Amino acid sequence: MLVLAAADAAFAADAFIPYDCYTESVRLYGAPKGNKITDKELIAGLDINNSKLSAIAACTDMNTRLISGVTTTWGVWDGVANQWSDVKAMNTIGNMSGLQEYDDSDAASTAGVSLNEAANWALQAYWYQEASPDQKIFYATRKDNYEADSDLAEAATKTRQNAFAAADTDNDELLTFDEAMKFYEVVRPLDGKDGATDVKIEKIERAFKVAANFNEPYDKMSFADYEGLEKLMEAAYAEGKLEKTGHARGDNPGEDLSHHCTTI
Ligand SMILES: [Ca+2]
Ligand SMILES: [Ca+2]
Repeated sequence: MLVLAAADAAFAADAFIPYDCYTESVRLYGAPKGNKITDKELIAGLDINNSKLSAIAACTDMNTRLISGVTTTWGVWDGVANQWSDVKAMNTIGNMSGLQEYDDSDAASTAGVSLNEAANWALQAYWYQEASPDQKIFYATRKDNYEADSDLAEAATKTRQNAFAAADTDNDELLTFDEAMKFYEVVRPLDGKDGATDVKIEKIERAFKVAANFNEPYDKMSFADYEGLEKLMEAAYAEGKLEKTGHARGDNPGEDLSHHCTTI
């Protein structure tokens, strides 16, 4: 009884339950400690009346078959401009919160692209869709191969430029979404995205949204935008973004990582 009473007292003293967890903590429930931030603090900066749930992303560790992380993203929808603003990733559960601290600006700088808010937001959804150990190996191997053989790199660029030109029906050197569908159906398999679902419309749409938002006009993408996104992903993998995406086993983050991430 005494033990139970002590436990009850400890529980009562710790009755604060965070709305959700912004960064992972050894104590998912209970009073916040140290510098840990919970969404209770973030909610103060969230426009609760106008914010709507814009995306849910979840990652599964394919070794353990456990969901290793879930995050929800909220934003204010502008029906006139047709875009989200004030986007915030919240309700992060599990081991995905390293992503909250991951700054894509270094990778963007390496890739030579500028990330405005719309491109950055689109990139997060795209990242969850693409993040995989296979892609990490693909990008690293391809970079090495291209550096070792410039003829190979030039031929690969030419193949993709031809696919771009073939998809660019009105020859304005920019692809609308419909044109980009044709382009990505050809190049995604060439870029290691050769799974059964990799040319699904929603996956291509996420790639297009990032590339199109790099530069004006924001509803069209150029060939340079396509190359910029490929370089951005290559740089992000090289910098360790996959490891920040979460892990559920192994002593070293990412060592045994085999993730499948999905965005709704
Ligand atoms: Ca066009
Ligand atoms: Ca554009």
